[in-house]
Amino acid sequence: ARSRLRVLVDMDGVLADFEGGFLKKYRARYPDEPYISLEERRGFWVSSQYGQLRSDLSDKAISIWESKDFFLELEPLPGGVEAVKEMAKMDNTDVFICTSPIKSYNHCPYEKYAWVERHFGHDFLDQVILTRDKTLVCGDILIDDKPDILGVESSPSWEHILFTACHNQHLGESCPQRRLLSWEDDWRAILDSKRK
Ligand code: UMP
Repeated sequence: ARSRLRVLVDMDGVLADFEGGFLKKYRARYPDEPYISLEERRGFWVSSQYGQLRSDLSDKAISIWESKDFFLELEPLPGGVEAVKEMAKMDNTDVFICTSPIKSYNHCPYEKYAWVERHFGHDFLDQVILTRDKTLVCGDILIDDKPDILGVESSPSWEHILFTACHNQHLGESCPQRRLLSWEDDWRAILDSKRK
């Protein structure tokens, strides 16, 4: 029993435009290679879909987000930063940014902290959780665009709210989660539905 509402918010695809940033830099670096438009994106793993397009394109895709400044230069998704700042000011509400860094660690973890500092301010770094296993993090809600969030804990404490993204927008009945369609959607009502 906890009196405060604890909200976990994913970063890539929810606060930061990973897909848009990827496509822009992929096309700039590999202008003569085929690409997958955001309309055509299916499945969470960009590298898998590029690998299906042509086997060598998986490594080319990976080279983009392993590059310096990729995560730092991601644009904020519309309304996300404002929504999280508003949540953080709400009574009886704690909000954390819960994000999985890539295992190629020379730039990504640093740049994720730097991105949060740039868009939320230095004090908000207290709210950052970097983990490759979100099932271990306790919270009431996890707002995340990944349809299947799995880990060693088989019954996580949070309810997963699926944030709509280009890669998951066509999924139907296979996704039982409640959705947040964008930051223009009624995230306040979702938080209120979990308050005791
Ligand atoms: N990521 C990959 N491969 C992909 C797409 C994304 O490794 O094809 C990475 C980028 C982010 C992480 O660091 O996965 C996304 O994690 P979450 O959004 O689940 O936090």
